[in-house]
Amino acid sequence: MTDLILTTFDWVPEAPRGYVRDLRVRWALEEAGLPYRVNSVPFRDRGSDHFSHQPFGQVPWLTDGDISIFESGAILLHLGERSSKLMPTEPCGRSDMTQSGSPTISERRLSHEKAIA
Ligand SMILES: N[C@@H](CCC(=O)N[C@@H](CS)C(=O)NCC(=O)O)C(=O)O
Repeated sequence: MTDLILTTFDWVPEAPRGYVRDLRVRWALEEAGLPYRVNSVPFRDRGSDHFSHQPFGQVPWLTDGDISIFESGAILLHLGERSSKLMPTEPCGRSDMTQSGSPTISERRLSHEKAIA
């Protein structure tokens, strides 16, 4: 049984389709080979449970057992602690990972993600 549940919207308007930030989390989960499942929440009708996981009413968020974490950059760092494929244990590799993840965390994501797509 998997502990990791990634939550995203059940639907998004056409313009952001393919750019929703659950993509970066899915990518990391796949790279790491961590088992997970995807849960969806309504885009149009965001309930109090949604806001209890993501206070801005956005996606994604990840639950890992009792932990619920939002902000895609924070989720990636969390997953890095679960997999040395994502976050090497030795200092050089860790700083490389932190450095290449910084554009994502600092929200320069669309140009960065388009450039490597
Ligand atoms: N900084 C947040 C941004 C989250 C975000 O902007 N999510 C978008 C989808 S990519 C969203 O939920 N948009 C719907 C809205 O803001 O109403 C993160 O990286 O997780």
